Amino acid sequence: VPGKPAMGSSGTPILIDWQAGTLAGNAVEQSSKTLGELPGLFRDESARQRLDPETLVYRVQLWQPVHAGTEGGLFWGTTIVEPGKVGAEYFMTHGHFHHIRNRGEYYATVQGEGALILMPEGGQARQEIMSLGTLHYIPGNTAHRVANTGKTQLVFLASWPSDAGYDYDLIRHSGFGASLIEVNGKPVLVPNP
Ligand code: S6P
Ligand code: ZN
Repeated sequence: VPGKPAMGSSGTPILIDWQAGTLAGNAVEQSSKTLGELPGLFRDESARQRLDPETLVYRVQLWQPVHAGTEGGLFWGTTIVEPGKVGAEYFMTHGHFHHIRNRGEYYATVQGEGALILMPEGGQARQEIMSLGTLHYIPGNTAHRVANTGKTQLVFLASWPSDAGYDYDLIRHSGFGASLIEVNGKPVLVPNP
């Protein structure tokens, strides 16, 4: 029996472009975040307010082959973070804990340069350097965020449990306790006051 390509729920194949990291197929969902949609996340809020709120910070392509909340399923996504800075702080994703705290995740870098910022619950933030081919295991109970420290787009693939969910509130209110800042041309994780 000849093999069939993977199918999305709508019956069309889901394809990944390994060069670009992007996904194609009818079942792929897209979302994006602009600077205007990320208030209070960057260390220098007034610098953010001086920039065009329409500026794109990142986009996500998402394949959810099962309903969100399904136990035992897996999701797949591609995130594209634009190059840029708010003051000295690199463009980054919002960052989150999973709603079901103990759920882990994989990230894999396919383009660009960046940093994965990890903060265990009740612990201190640390960074893992991201560049072509780096593979990152995000343990459960750990907030995660990605910053683009390069001059080109940063693209990474992710896979995580379909019941993980998102908790953005804790990060919106308390952040990661540290910010990834450019100091003498190099990314440094600086503790927040
Ligand atoms: C989901 C996974 C990623 C992020 C994406 C955007 O568990 O970690 O798909 O959703 O990178 O980041 P954020 O923090 O806005 O969800
Ligand atoms: Zn996640």
